[in-house]
Amino acid sequence: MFESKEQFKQAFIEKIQTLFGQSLEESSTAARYVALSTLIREIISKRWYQSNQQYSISKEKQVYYFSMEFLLGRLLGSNLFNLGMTEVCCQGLKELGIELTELEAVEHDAGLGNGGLGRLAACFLDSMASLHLPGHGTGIRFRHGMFEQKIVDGYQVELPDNWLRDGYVWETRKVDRAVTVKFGGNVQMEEQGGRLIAIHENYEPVLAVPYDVPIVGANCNTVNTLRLWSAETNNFDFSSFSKGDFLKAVEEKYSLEATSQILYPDDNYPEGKTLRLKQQYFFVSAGLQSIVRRYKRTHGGSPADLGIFHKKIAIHINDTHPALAVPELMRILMDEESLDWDQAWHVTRNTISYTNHTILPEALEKWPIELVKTLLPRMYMIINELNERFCAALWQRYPGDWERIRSMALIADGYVHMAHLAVVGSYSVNGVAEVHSNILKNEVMAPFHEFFPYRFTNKTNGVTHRRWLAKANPQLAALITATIGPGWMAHPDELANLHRFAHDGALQNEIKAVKQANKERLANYIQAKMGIAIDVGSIFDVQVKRIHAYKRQTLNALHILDLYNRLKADPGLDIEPRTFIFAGKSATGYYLAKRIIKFINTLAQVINNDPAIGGKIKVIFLENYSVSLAELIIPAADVSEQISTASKEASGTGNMKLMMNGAITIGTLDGANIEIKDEVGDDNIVIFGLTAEQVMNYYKYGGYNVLDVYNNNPRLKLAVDQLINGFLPVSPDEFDCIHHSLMRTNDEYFVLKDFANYAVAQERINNLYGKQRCWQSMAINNIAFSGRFASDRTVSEYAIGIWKIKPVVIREN
Ligand code: B1H
Repeated sequence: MFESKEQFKQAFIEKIQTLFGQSLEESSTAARYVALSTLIREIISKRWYQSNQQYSISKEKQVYYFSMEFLLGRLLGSNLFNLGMTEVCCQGLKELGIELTELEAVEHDAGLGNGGLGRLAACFLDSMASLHLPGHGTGIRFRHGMFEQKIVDGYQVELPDNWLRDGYVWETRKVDRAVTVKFGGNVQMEEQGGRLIAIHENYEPVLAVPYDVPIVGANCNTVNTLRLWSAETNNFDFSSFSKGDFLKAVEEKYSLEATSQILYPDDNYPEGKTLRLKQQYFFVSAGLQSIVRRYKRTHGGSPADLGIFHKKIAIHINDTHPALAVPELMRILMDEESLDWDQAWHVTRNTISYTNHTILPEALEKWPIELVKTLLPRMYMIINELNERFCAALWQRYPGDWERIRSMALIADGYVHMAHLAVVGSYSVNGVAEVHSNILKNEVMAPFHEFFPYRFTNKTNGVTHRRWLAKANPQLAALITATIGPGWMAHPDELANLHRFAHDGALQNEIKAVKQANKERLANYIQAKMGIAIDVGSIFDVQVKRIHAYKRQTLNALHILDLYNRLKADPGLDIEPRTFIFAGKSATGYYLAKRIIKFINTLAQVINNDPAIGGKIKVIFLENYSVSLAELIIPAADVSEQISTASKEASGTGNMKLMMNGAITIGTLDGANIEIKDEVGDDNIVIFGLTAEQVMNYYKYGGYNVLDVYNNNPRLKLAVDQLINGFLPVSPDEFDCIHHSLMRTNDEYFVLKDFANYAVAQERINNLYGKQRCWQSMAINNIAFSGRFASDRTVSEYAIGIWKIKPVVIREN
């Protein structure tokens, strides 16, 4: 650590010299970024070593968070922050004529995730380390993360993400820790010494090489590990090579390495592709092999030692994507460690816990039997045995109830049902917000809840207030500290002390000034990127998230169109000027979502260029939404759009980040919005629309009468008609699919049904914003009551309630 700015400056300059053989003056911004990061990494490495040592010596229980996705974003800023070094570096660099933020901008986002699920995993890593918890991540080192989105002529265009292009300073390749993962082939059971042994032959081996990323805790010495697995082949197929078939050798190499090449960009819509199943088994098998190996080093490797594995290791699976951990842990314990079935099952069932993140039917993973059988023959055998035993237990409890047994089986209707596997193979199942957990218990997984009543709990999501408040919005953080002291950083609950100042005029003015500065920063970005000038005095109304029918960007857009119609009809309409800001990616093959992007961009083109409305409203679609862009947009938001169809958004986490930055939510009673409302109270949030119960009731009885709603609301009718009547400057069938989804398929997501209430809610937002004193007090209350949504709270609930792990305080050495 640096005692002073001077010491830091000297070390930094030396680092540039030793790494690049250049003087400070000669060095590029990119080189300076690498030098600074390398310097920081060296500090981290010492603590990393200490942490690993002390974890081994203390023999305390460790938790491993298995996730297909870790949406880390950039690490330089958050590492500096957690090390408490931001100030010394920022000031030191300034004296050298360098802006820290410019160096930070050099880093490529690690975009190894789609959206909420992947970002949640990243927030949890930050919280585990900051709470001194021995908790680590296990995932895939995708060569290409989430694609880069360009908007061309209003359409989404996807470019490959190449985040590793310039190297990645935060990772360490650990080739000596590589393991082999076996695909395909055939498995024979043979008797050896009175035991049945599985012999796996003719398989295709893939070498899994770990790349470790340090996860730095805030204000402590803890550095945990995120281990990302990469598929590699060290050996060319020399047999074909020597026969002169060079191409075949290269082909095979690439086909094996393909496993970790690409992240599937499908939020809430898992692709049933062979390669995806391969990815899942690849990192689950590699991760478990390496955990068992470390366990044996620390705790001994006899079957008796492995029989108490679950006392020292907890494995958490982030949705069902890593659910093969259940049969794979069984395999390792039986085939490699000689435990019998019952012992292995006891250990497995007490090691694994599972979080469900979605109830969208299309997002519940299932794999065709044939695919599992051919790609993962040993996994199939074990799942099959698990299924038979589970179905037998069901038969005992519900004799003759075939329908129930079929609906709960691990294997049914030609598929392996991953959620069933995950529930049966774990000791804990949780949802991510109260309403979501209740829907799981009472609807989607009701029969499982009846059979395993104690297995189900709720753990409401959270976000790390260090990245999303302190680092993304340093001016607000400073203002909070000046008002209530610095305690909230370590104990975000203390943010509640701000509540007393909600009506303090001086604080209100300062809060407003900070928001204004953040809005100017965003406006400058928009001006530079898009050449559009926006009114920084207008309401910044933000909907930033994946584009998905259930998230209802269409509802927002239709309301904007309605507002535009009203302004055209009455240019004197007295409304607060508003800038509607959208950002988000669509899955590549999601036709409707892509047209929604085009619809928003078409609105932007029409509205932003119409002088008749006097610039009162503008529409902006910012391309390439990412963690870094979120850090720019969220601190600048006045209004947070959280308008999913009730029951559909398991939790949402953007809603939390936005309230933490003083934005007012306009939202449905869905996911964590309900708990946000409970925290801030009805006066500090604007709620509208159907409840989850109402929505589910409509589904039960075949929906609602769309035509009635459409015909009885002339404003809505006009906006819906404008999708297809030539009003918009696009080919007449451009938005047929949107129109169709509303009018022809019974409006599955209740856009029209909720429209009138949404419009009223928007008017309320407008009127509240007009009363600035009131608005600022609402903003302060939102910040004050966001403490519950810090992931430190969530992670402690997991640690105490599920994982049963204790903090291990890492001493400095
Ligand atoms: C969430 C996903 C998801 N739920 C499949 N499920 C994926 C499903 O690539 N796939 O196949 C990727 C992602 N993501 C989100 O999780 C929920 O929609 C949010 O409501 C929730 O806040 C978030 C974190 O719990």
